[in-house]
Formats: sequence, structure tokens, C-alpha cells
Amino acid sequence: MDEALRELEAQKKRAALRALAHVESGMTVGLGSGSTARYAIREMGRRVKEGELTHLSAVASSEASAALARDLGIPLVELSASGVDVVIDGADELTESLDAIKGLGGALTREKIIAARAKTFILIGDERKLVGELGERSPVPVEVIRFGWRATLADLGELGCEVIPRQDDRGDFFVSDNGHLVLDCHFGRRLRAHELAAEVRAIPGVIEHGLFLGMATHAYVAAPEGVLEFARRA
Ligand code: A5P
Repeated sequence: MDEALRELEAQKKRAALRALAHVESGMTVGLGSGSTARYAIREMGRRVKEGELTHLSAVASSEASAALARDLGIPLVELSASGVDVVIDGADELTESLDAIKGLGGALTREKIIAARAKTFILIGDERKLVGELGERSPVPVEVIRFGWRATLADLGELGCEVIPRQDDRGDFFVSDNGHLVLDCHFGRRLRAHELAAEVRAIPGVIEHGLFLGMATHAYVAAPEGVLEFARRA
């Protein structure tokens, strides 16, 4: 692993460890998905194993995170109506005002279902994730049902983006844990995120989009000079 990559992984871990300060014994925790969230899950597992965290239960946002939690001995439960105490999850882009794009890992729908029911929703990431305005780097992932996906793609394209169906490593359609397709909407410009979220949601066939607006309560972004902290203003 070269030095830059090592530093990136170290940043992800630092952000994850900072977020873990919100997790206490007895809590129900939402487990995010992706490479940054994995650091948080691993550390949670270590603390459960060492007895530093007791009576913890977790709701996983993807099959991959569920498998990791099982390996680590973190007890998994289904999401209940009372929601979760805290979610720790990664982001593809996030702003200082705590809006985010998520879903490049394909778990956006479950991530949003859990995050919407969290008392505390923490985003973590390395410094590459912090942007001035959403849309600077990342496409907006949209999960759609297979039926009529070409029509859904055309409708999304009408919003002024290039729509690329997500592929897996073998070049087949990427299929989400929910059995659906993901269409990546490349705008290549700053987004009018709130208007866009409403427009995308109104398209038949769309299940969920990766715009997480006004949802996060905290963000920890690791940079070489330390972990930057952001919190939602009351
Ligand atoms: C998973 O669907 C995503 O929302 C991830 O949280 C996001 O893509 C960040 O992933 P990394 O931490 O791997 O960059």
C-alpha cells in the first residue's frame, strides 16, 4: 500500500473512532455501509468483545455490514418502530451544513430508512468527501425497480444529467441487496439539491435517491491536521 493510500485509510479510521464516542452500552446502533463505516463496525466489535460495550444491538444497512457484524459478535436486530439511538455511516460527498450524497456502495435505501429513524445520525469520512456544494464530484445514485428501467432512466435524464446504469465487477448490472438496479446520475455541476430530490422522487419507478438532506446531526471528517467536527445547529 503506498503512502497516500495508507494516510487515507488512517483518516477513515480516525473519523470512525471519533464517531464511536457517541456509542454507549445499551444502545441500538445503525451500522452504515462502505469502507469508512467498516472501521466503525470493527471497533464496535472489538469493544463488544472486550466487554467495553454491553447490551448493544445493531441494525445493519447492508448484507455486507450484517455479515461483518455477525463475524464480530455484534448482536443484530431488525429495525423497530422506535428506531435507533445512533447511526454511523460514510458519505460520498458532504457539506459543512451536513447535507450529503450517499449510495456509491449501493446501500442507499436501507441507509436512508435507518437514518430517518435515528436520534443521532453521524457521517464520517476522509477529507476528499468534504465539498462546498453537493454535486462537485459524485453522481447521485438512484435505486429503481427493474420493470421499465429504461423509461425511468429517460425520465432521470430529462433532469439534465447523464444516467449510467451501475455495473458490478463483472460488467453485469449491479443489483442492490433489495434486488433493484442503481442508476448513477452524473450532473457534473453543483446541484439544486432540494428541488432535485423532489423531482427525482416524483419519477415512477424510483425507489430512493442518494441525496441525504437535513438528516445528519453530526459529521467527522479526518484531515492531516486532525478530525474536523460539524454539528447541526439547533
Ligand atoms: C454505501 O451505499 C454508501 O452510502 C457509503 O456510505 C458511501 O459510498 C461511502 O463509502 P466509503 O466509505 O467506502 O467511501
